[in-house]
Amino acid sequence: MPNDTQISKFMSLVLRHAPEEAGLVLDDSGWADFGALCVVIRQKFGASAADVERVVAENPKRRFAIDGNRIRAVQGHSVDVDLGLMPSPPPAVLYHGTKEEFLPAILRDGLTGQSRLHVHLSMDIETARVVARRRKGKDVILRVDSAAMSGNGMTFFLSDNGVWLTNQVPPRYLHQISKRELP
Ligand code: HQG
Repeated sequence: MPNDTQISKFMSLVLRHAPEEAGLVLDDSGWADFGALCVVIRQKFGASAADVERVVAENPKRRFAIDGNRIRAVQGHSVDVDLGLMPSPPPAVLYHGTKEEFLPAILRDGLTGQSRLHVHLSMDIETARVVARRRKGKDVILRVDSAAMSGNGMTFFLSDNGVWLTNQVPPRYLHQISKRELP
């Protein structure tokens, strides 16, 4: 029985960061050939196309989309793709979970995409905490004044799986949430 998490992680790798690892090519919008991906997944994990479809359908973060004979990751890319997302007015406040070790650089340079195309922002503190906890170290939750950013002409996009994306967040729009402010 193939392990869905392993398959999903491999799909994130090849559909967001390194399609060449599976001999795949992404088009300008990030789409890859579904059949070609399934061939590689069958070789690597012994999983069928139906398994891949299940991984997509049951993925807890809805990371992937299938459209006819093509498949893509809905966000999180480091390779240069244009997902065709329309700019959307963000909620007044968004959150970003990170680690204390990154804080000096973030407060100096702002949030930047690092290896990814966008900065990823969460709609609530709890989601930001989950993002922060992916790494070792002390969690830091930042509040992002998205209303002010939007008012100053900065653009936001809502990915198909509910993650808010923007190009960067300058330091003046960031506020560290103290422990006693946390729910
Ligand atoms: C930090 C997962 C130094 C930033 C999650 C973060 C999310 C800076 C790290 C999604 C910085 C980048 C994205 C600066 C930002 N100096 N460090 N100027 N600006 N950073 O993984 O937001 O499971 O690329 O705080 O749930 O942690 O993949 O971004 O700690 O939604 O679907 O640099 O990945 O979703 O790390 O996570 P990441 P992220 P998936």
